[in-house]
Amino acid sequence: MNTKQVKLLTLTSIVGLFMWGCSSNSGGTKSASTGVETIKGEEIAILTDAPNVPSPITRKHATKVIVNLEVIEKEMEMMDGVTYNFWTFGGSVPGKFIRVREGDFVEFHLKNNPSSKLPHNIDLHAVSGQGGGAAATFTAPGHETQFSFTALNSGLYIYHCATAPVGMHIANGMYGLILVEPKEGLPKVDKEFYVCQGDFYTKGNYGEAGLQQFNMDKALKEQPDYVVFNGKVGALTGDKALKAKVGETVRLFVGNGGPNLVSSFHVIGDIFDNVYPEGGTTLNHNVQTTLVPAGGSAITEFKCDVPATLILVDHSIFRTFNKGSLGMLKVEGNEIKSIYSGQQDDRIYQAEGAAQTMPDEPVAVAKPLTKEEK
Ligand SMILES: [Cu+2]
Repeated sequence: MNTKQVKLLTLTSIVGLFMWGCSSNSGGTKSASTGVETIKGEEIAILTDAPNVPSPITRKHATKVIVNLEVIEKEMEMMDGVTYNFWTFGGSVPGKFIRVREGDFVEFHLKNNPSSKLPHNIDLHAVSGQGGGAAATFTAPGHETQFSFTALNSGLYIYHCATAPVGMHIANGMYGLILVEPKEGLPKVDKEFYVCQGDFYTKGNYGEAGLQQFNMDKALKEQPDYVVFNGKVGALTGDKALKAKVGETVRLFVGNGGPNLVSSFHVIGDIFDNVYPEGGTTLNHNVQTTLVPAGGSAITEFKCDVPATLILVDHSIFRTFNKGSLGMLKVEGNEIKSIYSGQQDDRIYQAEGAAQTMPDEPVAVAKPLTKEEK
């Protein structure tokens, strides 16, 4: 390459960078280098608390989405009679569900409530950039920070606080899900729910009443007292159980904030027709249990074939029956006996070859020998 060619290449690069800069500043004119879509219009994201999910996105173009998320530190119930000082994204655990479309230009505002004792930030796994946004959002109590990103990759992503000590911030409930819907959208289903697992470490053991403090020693040993869905033992049981009707298709957006445990997510009484493992694009079928990594996700879909109370569990089963990771989905409707009969009989079972008959006469019982007999 001669000097003239080098100069031309340099000039081309500078012009190219300038052009790219112009397109970025103009809010997303399509760039050949990044494939970013043209941004049309602007909207404020509607965020929801678990188990609710914002409505599917129907627009066919990328837009500017403004997300307002507030960190609130507050005492809430871990289970009935047990409270904990949770640190939250939006006032509940898990944090608000955020739904955007692939190609959207997201203007993110992180606010830290003035009543907070500590600074916080956010690392969204959907972000390509330093710390997933954490480097741009270190926010003191009573402050608001802002950064922007383009949702380049579709998928279901965890977001979490990344302020030191990171493990402690996550262990106090600072995580949630952001869905970047693919441009073509997700297939239509009847019901969508938001379920997010987390493990908690307290001074007192499981069920010990009163306000519980965080226990760093148990966290380091990865020995949680509580493993729960949606921030509380019983968040999805009783009158808070999820509901669906026979014949409906259900999609669960499943997240795992951790901070430590991997979830073996399973629904007792049904089979996942579809799973997007790890919240990605691959589609798997006919799955019984799907792994949800700490700091990861999965999307599961299934048809509710018959009436039943389906049980959502982490199939590392002591967590379910002894630490809280149990939820319910009540499916109501008419029975379909050809799919599931229910109990048809209950009779006495006698194993073959071991048939016993009741003796007609009393069985002689061996007695100790007398002195004479000896
Ligand atoms: Cu934090």
